[in-house]
Amino acid sequence: MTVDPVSRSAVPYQFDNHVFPTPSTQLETLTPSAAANLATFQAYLRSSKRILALVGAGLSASSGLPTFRGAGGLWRNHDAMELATPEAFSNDPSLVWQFYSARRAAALRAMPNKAHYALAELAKRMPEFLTLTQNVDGLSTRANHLPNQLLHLHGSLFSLKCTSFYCDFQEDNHFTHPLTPELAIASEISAPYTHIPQSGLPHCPKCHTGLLRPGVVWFGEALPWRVVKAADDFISAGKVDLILVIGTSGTVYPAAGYVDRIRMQGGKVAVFNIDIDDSESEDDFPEMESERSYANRTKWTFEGDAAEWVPVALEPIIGRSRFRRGVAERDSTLV
Ligand code: BJW
Repeated sequence: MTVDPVSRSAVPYQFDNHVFPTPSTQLETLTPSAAANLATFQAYLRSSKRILALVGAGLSASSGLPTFRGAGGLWRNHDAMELATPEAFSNDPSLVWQFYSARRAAALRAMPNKAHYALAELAKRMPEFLTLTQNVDGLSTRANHLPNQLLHLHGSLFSLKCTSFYCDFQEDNHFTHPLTPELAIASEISAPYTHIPQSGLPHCPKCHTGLLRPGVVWFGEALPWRVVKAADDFISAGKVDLILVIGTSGTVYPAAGYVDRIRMQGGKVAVFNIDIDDSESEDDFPEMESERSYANRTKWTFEGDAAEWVPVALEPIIGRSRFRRGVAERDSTLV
């Protein structure tokens, strides 16, 4: 249940038969400048024909999954980034498997949030909308995002691959947890570490010798070529009017490069992040800008939880009634 920002009465926050318990507070008090920012973005959104979303770990933060960098980017005193490498796996497969086992368990327990559902709804309503996700948690799929409009750039926690050079075993959608009885100790992100011998780690059911590894893309590894080609095909099929950059630090390539590619095509950018760098805000944005002047803008920033902002920002296309009440009524006075 959440509190209706206008009537202050308790109303359910519901979408696709999911009731969201997260209270919506940040949108209750839109300043005139923030309201104009939203209105000009929505006007441009309405006129956009082809839209891309580049999403990262911040999209799933309010579903309770930790991000990689900044607060929460550590796992048992290990930098999450140092575990996401082939070298780390080769040096200590027990450590890396426990990291991934805990994350598989956390992702299975987590629920998609309002932003996952909002993007899934946008895909249903706009055939020329494509989501490029860097996330491996499967939450967009579980929000029923159309699979032909969703590309997983960095693989999936629920894919498994054989590490043997001579074996091509790969399995997708493997949701069993734990993968071995020994990995049951790694079911919580905070569980203490105990060394597991190789015999207790997942082995290939095809060649029976190779160690399995998670089907994710580590540093120094190539992204799946079919996925990169599908993203390239979408971008080269026509001008992308708008790229939504949601909950990503934009520091990992080639994913981060899509933003510049769209800008170079003349497309505009909307950033949804809990922490907007000053350099990212549009500083030539007058306090009470008219909606009609959106044509002058090339970038919008929405600072706050993506799970709150994304459904609101996309309302002109996905509708408003199922996402929120009250704020929507107030917005209607802006347009
Ligand atoms: C919220 C929020 C809330 C929080 N609401 N927001 C060009 C220049 C320099 C280097 C390179 C380059 N090209 C390639 C490289 C090398 C390297 C790279 O990019 N290095 C950089 C670090 C400099 N790239 C690679 O190695 C890639 N491979 C490659 O290029 O191969 C070439 C090749 C070709 C042919 C043959 C062989 C090789 C592979 C990159 C793979 C990245 N993999 C990981 C791990 C995946 C598995 C796993 O999950 O463990 O992917 S690393 C990690 O970073 C993960 C993420 O998908 C990725 C991006 O992170 P993300 O999602 O942005 O998370 P955070 O934590 O960084 O940010 C969260 C954001 O959310 C923050 O901004 C918060 O403020 C925000 N936030 N709460 C809204 N509630």
